[in-house]
Order: sequence, then C-alpha cells, then structure tokens
Amino acid sequence: MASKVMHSDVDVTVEKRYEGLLPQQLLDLYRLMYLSRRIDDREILLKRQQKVYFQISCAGHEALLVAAAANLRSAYDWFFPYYRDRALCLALGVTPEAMLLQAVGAKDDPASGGRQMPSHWGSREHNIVTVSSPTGTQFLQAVGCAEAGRYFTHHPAADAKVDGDYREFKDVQHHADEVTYVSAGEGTTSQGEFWESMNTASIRRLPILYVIEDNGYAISVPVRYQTPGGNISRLVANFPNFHFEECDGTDLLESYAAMRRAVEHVRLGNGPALVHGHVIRPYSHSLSDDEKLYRPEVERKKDAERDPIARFQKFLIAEGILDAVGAQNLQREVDAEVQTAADNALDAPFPEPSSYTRHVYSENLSPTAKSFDSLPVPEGGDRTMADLINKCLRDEMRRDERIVIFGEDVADCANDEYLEDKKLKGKGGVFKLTTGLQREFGSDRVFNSPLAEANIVGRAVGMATRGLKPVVEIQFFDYIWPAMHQLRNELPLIRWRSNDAFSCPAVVRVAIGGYLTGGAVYHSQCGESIFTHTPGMHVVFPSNALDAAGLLHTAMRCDDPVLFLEHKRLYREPFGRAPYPGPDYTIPFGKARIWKEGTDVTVVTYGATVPRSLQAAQRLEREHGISVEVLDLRTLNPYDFDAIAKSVRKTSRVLIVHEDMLSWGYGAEIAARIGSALFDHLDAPVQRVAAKDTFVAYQPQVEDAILPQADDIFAAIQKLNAY
Ligand SMILES: Cc1ncc(C[n+]2csc(CCOP(=O)(O)OP(=O)(O)O)c2C)c(N)n1
Repeated sequence: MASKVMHSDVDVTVEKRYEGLLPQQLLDLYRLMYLSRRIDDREILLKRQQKVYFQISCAGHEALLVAAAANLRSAYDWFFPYYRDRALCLALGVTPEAMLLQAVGAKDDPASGGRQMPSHWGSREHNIVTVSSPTGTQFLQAVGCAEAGRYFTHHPAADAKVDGDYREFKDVQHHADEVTYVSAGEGTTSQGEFWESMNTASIRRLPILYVIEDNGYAISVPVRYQTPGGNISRLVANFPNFHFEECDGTDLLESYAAMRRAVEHVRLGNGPALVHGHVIRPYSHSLSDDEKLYRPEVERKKDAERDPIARFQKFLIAEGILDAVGAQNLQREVDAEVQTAADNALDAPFPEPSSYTRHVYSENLSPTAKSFDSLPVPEGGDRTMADLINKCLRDEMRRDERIVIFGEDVADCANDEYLEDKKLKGKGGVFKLTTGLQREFGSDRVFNSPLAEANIVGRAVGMATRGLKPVVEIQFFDYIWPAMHQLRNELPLIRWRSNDAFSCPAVVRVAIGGYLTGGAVYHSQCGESIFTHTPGMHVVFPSNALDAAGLLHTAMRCDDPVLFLEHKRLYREPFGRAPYPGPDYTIPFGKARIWKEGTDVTVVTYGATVPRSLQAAQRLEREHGISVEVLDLRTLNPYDFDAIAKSVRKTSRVLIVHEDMLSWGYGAEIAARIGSALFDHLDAPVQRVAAKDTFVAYQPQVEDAILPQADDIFAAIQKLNAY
C-alpha cells in the first residue's frame, strides 16, 4: 500500500483475504475513494460559489486509481498522472488541503503556487511530476523518466552532486526496480505522442506502467468515433515486450488484481505494461461541460449503476466488512476532514501579483553569470565550427557522465557489433557533428532516436526532470514542428508551472538556415523568433567556431533549457575558424561580440548574416569611407541590449540584419526597443534587412533573391548613412 493510508474506526473481525488484501486494507481503499469523491463535490460547491475558477473531477475513476496506487510506491516510483487522478494522488500522500490550495490558487499550493488549474498535480516529495493541460505530452516524458532511472542504475557515479554547474541543484534519486506510471483517458490515445511513446517503451523494454482510463468519452466524442473498433486494447495488443490487462475499472478487486499483475511484470524488468480500465464519468467532462447536451438519460443511468463507490460499499457490506453505522462514521470523518481542508484553503493567502516573474529561469545559476566568463586556451590550428562543436560535446561528456546524446542518425552505427569492426567509420549525424561519440562513450550515452521529433524532445524533458543532461539533436530546423508541443508547452514551462519544484535543463541542438544552394523549402528555413517568443528557454545562434564552442559549453553546464541553433552553412565555412579553446572555455549568454568597431552606422546581426554584414561593412569603408560597427548578438534570448544601446548612442544610425523573414521577425522586437529606449539618440529611422516574406526556393538565383545578401546590406547601410 502507498505511504498514506487512512484508517477508519470500523471494527474489522473478518480476516479473509481478497486478491491478497486484508479487510482493513479494503476499508482504507474505500475511504480514499470516498475522500476523493467528496473533494470533487466540495470543489464543485466552491466553483458555484465562485471561490474556485475551474473544476474537473475524478468521479467514476476512483477504484482503478486506488488499485494502481496500492501496487506502487510513493516517493520511490515515478508518476506522470493526468487531471482525473485525484484518488491516485491522495493514495500517494497528497493531502486534501494541498489539493484545495491549488483549487483556490493559493500561494502555498505545493503543486504550482497558484499558477495552474486544479487537478494539475505535482509533488516533488512524492515523485509526482508536474502535470500540464495538453493531452498526451506526459507519455514521452514518462519514457524519458524511465530511461533516466535505468541510466542512473547503470552509471551509479553519475548521480553525484557537483558544484559549479546544474548538478549542484539537482537531487537525483533512483532505484533499480522503480516503475514509471503514466495515465490518460482513452481519447488521448489518439495523440501521436502516445504511439511514439509505445514504440520506444516497447523497443527498449522500459519499466513503464501505462494506465488508460476509458470512460467512453473524450468531452463529447464517444470512443468508437475516436478509436477504430472502439477498444484501445485491441489496437495495441501486438506491441512486443508489453504485458496487457483490460479490466472493469469500476470494480476495485478486479482492478487491483490487474494492476498487481501488470506492476509485477514491470518491476521484474520484463518490460512495460498497459492496463486499460473501463470506468464511468458521472460528472460531465468538467464543470464547463454539460453532458446532457449529448448523452441521453438512459445511457447516463446505465453508467450510474456502475458507480465504483456505491458498488464497493455494497460489496463491503455484503462481506460483513462494513455496516451501516461504520459507513456513516467513515463518511462523517471524511466530511470533517474535507471541511477543515476547505476552511484552511479559503483562509490561505494568494501569491503576490508581482511573483509571476519568479522561476521563469533558474534563480540558482544563470548562464549570464560572470562565472561563465573565461579565456580560451587554444589548442592546435584553426578548425571549423563543426570540428569544434564535436570536440566540445566530447569534452563535456568526459567531464559530466550525466550527458546523453540522441537524435536521428546521431550514433556512429546502430549495430554495436558492426562498430567493433574498425573498418566502419560510422555516421555520427547527417552533418557529422556527433561523429565518434558513440564509439568513445558507448551506446547508452549516444544513440539514435526513432524518426520522430516529439519523441526526441519529450524524452529529453523526462530525462532532464530526473537530473540527466540530454543534449539532443533536431536534424533540420524545418522538421522541428512535430516537437512543438514539447518545445512550447513543456520544456520551457516546467520550472515556472511547478513553482520551481521541477526543472528541465536540456539542450536541443538544431541545424538551421539556408545559403546552401539547393536546400530549398524544407532544408533551409530559419524561424528563431518563434522560440525567442517562448519564455523559459534560452536561444543561442553562434556565427563562428570559437563562439559555438564557448556557448555550447555554457549551454551544457547551465540550469535552464537551451535551444542551440547551428547554421549549416557555417559548419565548414572558412569564415570564423579557430583553434579549439580548451575544455573549460565558456562564454556567458547575453554578451554581444563586436566584430568591427565603427562610428557612422551600427549593424546588429547574428548567425550567417554576420560574415555578410562584415563583407558589406568592409567594402563601405574601403569604397566610401563609411565607418560601420558590426555587432554579433550571439545569443538571442537573452540578448545584449546594453551593447546595442552603447553602439547606437555612438553612431545614431542602426540597421538590423537577419536571415529569417522580415515581418514579425526577430528584428522587429529589437527595432521596437531601440525606438522606445533610444529615440533621442537616433538620427535616422531604424532599418532592417531580412529575408523576403516567403519560403526559401530551390533554384539558386531565386534563393539569392529571397535571402539577404551582402549587396542588400551594403545598399541599406549606404542609404541609412545618407539619411
Ligand atoms: C492537445 C490538447 N487538445 C485538446 C485539449 C482539450 N481537451 C481537454 S480534455 C479533452 C478530452 C480528453 O479525453 P480523454 O483522453 O478521453 O480523457 P477524459 O477527459 O475523458 O478522462 C480535450 C479534447 C487539450 N487539453 N489538449
């Protein structure tokens, strides 16, 4: 049984066992189910009184959930529940008061500090990982969590705390036989991420318990319109290595037995299990929904007859475990407990309105910190950006055993036995950035992902919440979009939404950009402003080898998620080659680099438009005597506005240049800020040069016309200087 077990006053004399459970244990489970229902009832009341603002209930799911909890271990196993899992969380030890504190939005709500809706569970203490609203994002995170547990078991030294980087702030705990629980409704199994997670759980035989709570509806959509054949069990039955159970989730003992068999399979290391429980949904989808609009009375009545609490109470009475007086006492006790919890929650203070600024990023270790300021210790001759990134990854992996690298084709060779044959050189990424890493660090530290971008980022999220440092690769920026849910709603948000209980300092490396001659629409796009528009994640875009190495070292050591954009055209350019700056060369984020000082016009740029801007600037100086200052931002979030301001105060004219499209692009924000903060220092309107508002074409002449060229920059500076 889980850590928190409620005891009732009922005198238990019968010692028969039920699926191995003693009568007192049955009573404890009944009490949890009833407590869960009464908290839902109280929240509904409070919602009607406008003291809480949303309600979604566990009603009808209680038996299945306490049966799961009774087979799992709080603060030992790991939990990725969904919003219906109140009874599970109570059984794991979350208190009714904690739940109601979240419902009222209290400062001391332990799950989110008033930031998330009710039933968005999260408890560091009980290993309940912060729940979000998007349906299905939890599946891949659970996969990453299970992988992290296994990794730490195989690399026991990796869990040590180390001062000076993110490891100082990550308490790692793991157990060789731990289970990761993940749940969802049957409607959510329509999400692609569910299937992506099943693939990886199956291939890697991961210790995951899936629980699908099938109440027959996804809001108003019945299961047969959602799932072919109307039954998810039938569809998943052929996944290898899985143990499957299908049960009546309103029957406590049947659910308990199914969970016991499933958990045993997982805990013994045989692979994942999936329990599909048929439950009911007596309270509509949420309080914002009225199921009478789409479900006839006769259907709702039939459901009500299967109410798990009424059924279980009837069973306990029939077995002589509970009597009418005992039931009344238990109910009175639970009602009093809920009343006290509600009174306390209603008296609890709200968060300070200004507190929204807290925990967007790590408050322990900022990548802008002075401690990341270092000097290069050059080794050897000039090398390309690709060489230096590879070397940087290698050195960080030697230094930090928590780093794992995965993505599409990043391994040298998926078959270890082929790799032992030294004749095979190995792949190491389509751009060869990770070449040799699997060979040096082994297949559990460097491996290929399936061809599925959400899989890559979702698993990284799950790993990073456990204290690993996943450094994952998205092969082309153009294919980042399947991971968008994880990149927008999960990775950068986990720290803020959990009020700093969880964090996710993963690094996502992405090959980006055009000027490739033939790259075309799906291998040449930029789009960085979509990610700089997402709080909680740093965005880095180096223009040269030395900066790439220094910034990547910082990214891998810092305590926040980082999107690390690597320009494909710059990987092997003669421009910006440098000797390797040593294994400890770090550059703080938010510090621009001045490539060329000047007094007439400032150019603010980054990435592949840095060499193009420099080319234009040098020609302008040579041919027209115009002195241009070229400023390379290097990191886009945070960015160095102080450096921009200093330069603009000197030149009074500024041009922003970027490769991405002009409209709603990164330069729009910079221009707006210069306009409002430095208006008095300007002698000309802020100007921008950027790609045309279209896609990148295949035919080189058309591509040239679309992307900003040195000549465009030249002309824009000349015009600005003459203004
Ligand atoms: C990605 C996403 N799309 C839509 C929604 C809106 N939404 C919330 S719950 C829900 C239905 C979920 O149904 P199911 O998975 O069967 O779970 P149930 O609520 O029935 O337990 C929908 C469509 C959402 N939260 N996330």
